[in-house]
Amino acid sequence: MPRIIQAAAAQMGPIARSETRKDTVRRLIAMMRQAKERGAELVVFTEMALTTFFPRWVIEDEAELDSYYEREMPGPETLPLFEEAKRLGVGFYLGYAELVMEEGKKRRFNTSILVGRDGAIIGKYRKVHLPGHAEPQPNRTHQHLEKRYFEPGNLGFGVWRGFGGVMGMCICNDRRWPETYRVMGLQGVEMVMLGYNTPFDHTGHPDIDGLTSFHNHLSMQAGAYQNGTWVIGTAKCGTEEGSRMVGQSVIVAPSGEIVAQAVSLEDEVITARCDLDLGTRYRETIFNFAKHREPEAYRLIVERKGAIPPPES
Ligand code: CDT
Repeated sequence: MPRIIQAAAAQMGPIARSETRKDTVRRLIAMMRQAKERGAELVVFTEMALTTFFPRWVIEDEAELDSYYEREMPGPETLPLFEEAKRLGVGFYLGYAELVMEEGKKRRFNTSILVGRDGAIIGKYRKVHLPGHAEPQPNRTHQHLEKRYFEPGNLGFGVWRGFGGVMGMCICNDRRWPETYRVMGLQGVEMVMLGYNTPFDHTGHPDIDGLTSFHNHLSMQAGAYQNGTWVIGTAKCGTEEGSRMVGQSVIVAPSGEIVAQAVSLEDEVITARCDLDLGTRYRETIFNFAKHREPEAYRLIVERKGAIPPPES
């Protein structure tokens, strides 16, 4: 019996600072309906899909800052998305800024959830790799203050059973780190879902930034192949509040091949028929972790940390 997930990536064009949650949720629902019409049972939305990418600004006013975060999920403004998902029988991944009271204090995370076809939350992930700075940097047209507005995620890289497979989540910058995929790979992940907001000037070095699109795909294709997993990467793209962001959302097969790619810098749905057993083939052969990895060798390397000989004088 083949294990197929009909999946969609719902790329999102710019969200203006003035756009309301109601408006963004309406856009998400429209894309969910499109995905359903094309046979999808799972839709991957982007990172912070409900608001503009606010870490580009210094926001001093706490009430204003808080207005970008969700205190409950679903809340009154996001409930229609959950209801529509249930009505259509379509699950989804959704990224958003999360504000919670934990350990007696206000805590902020860059979060994603996986919601099942019945509209119930299956799992939650909080972004581990927070790029950028805590303090504004001089000479930058746009800041990237994720370290100011979020704490590193405290839930690890979990995996969940859903949609007939083993599902994993990460968020944006996480996709560039091999350990993100490998930690999930070691738990048998079969599909990694992620959203991203990647400005073209993200490092501030024109030589690196000129390769933004290449590095975007390189990371996800390598993660997919090296772990025998599907990867669905969904962008927020276009020029948002003056910041140009990369699009090129993709669905990547466990072979590392891109099987669907967005071509616009707007709201756009792409779909693919994802055969989970294609990943099994890689994980039973070239990437059979139990057979071919040598954890002892890794342990020795870790233990030797700091043992790099000093440069020869
Ligand atoms: N949102 C996010 O994580 N973006 C980063 C680029 C910003 S680095 C200052 C990314 O890795 O795409």
